[in-house]
Amino acid sequence: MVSLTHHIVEQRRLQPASAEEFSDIMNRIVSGGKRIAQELSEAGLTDSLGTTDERNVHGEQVKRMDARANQIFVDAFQDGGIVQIVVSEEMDEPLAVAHAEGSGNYAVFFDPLDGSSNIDVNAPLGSIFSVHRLDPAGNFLKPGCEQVASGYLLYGASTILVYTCGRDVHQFTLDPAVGEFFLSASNIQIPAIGKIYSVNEGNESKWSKHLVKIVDYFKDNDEETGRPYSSRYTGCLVADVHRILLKGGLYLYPGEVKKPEGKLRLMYEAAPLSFVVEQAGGLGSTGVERISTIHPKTPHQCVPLIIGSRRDVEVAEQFLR
Ligand code: AHM
Ligand code: MG
Repeated sequence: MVSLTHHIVEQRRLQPASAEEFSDIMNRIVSGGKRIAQELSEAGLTDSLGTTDERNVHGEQVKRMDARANQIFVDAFQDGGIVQIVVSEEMDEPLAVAHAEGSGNYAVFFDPLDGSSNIDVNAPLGSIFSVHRLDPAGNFLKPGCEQVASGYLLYGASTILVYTCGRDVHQFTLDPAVGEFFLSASNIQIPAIGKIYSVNEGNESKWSKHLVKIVDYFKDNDEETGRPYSSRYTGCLVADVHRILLKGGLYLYPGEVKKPEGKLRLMYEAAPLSFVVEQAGGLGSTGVERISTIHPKTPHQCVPLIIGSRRDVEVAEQFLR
């Protein structure tokens, strides 16, 4: 059994230039993830369910566990070290965590608890992370293709961590008895074409006619191309994209006619998941451009997202050209 700790050390060998830095950041993310997994497992017993009185920068009601998960990740980076800036879905402004101004070369972006509507009903949840190296001017808003590492934790029947540092994609499963993640799938490759589509179809009346046609296409009957696809949607992006990563198909959170930018956030949802899926051979797209080449303008900007098997995403894109 290969532990994540051992694997991170191995990655140092592959990326000697940033060896120490890479393992320091990953270890902090892993310890935060373990803590969140533990607290989620007993949230019903510790008065941790339900909502706070706060709304986040996107106008969404903040759940107690959203706030707690955010605090856990902030604490993991609070002593500065090599990370200068932490950006989170649950914080309006980027947080400077470095002790001395200008120290720290990295920015870490988080969605601390993805799929918040699942918290109170014991359905799957996730945490998403993205690591960027600051450029010489201290700019931390960089396109997804420049991520140093990205990945997610999925708190489901078991807790898993999936990550890439720009080469392969690996999955680790938490052994709660030992408190350590162990390698459970290495060099994951997404099927080039799948059998599942994942979208909130309750929003159909808000979509453009092109979008309706995309979803209709995957529901149509056609033996040659393996349609109709099955529909799966958990309300947790991490869980739905993880299924697509392993089984193939596509996940869509499209823009709406009155909200063309959609709901999902570029820096801590769309870009890190696209980085993972693309290292596994898939695609992440807005429908008209690659997620990984978008130059971000603000930390919290939203983008439409179509992500998954290469062929399936390309078919969807054809409807939007
Ligand atoms: P969150 O990070 O606040 O939970 O929002 C993101 C979530 C995704 O996990 C999920 O795919 C999507 O929003 C669900 O939204 P909807 O309820 O509109 O389908
Ligand atoms: Mg989210």
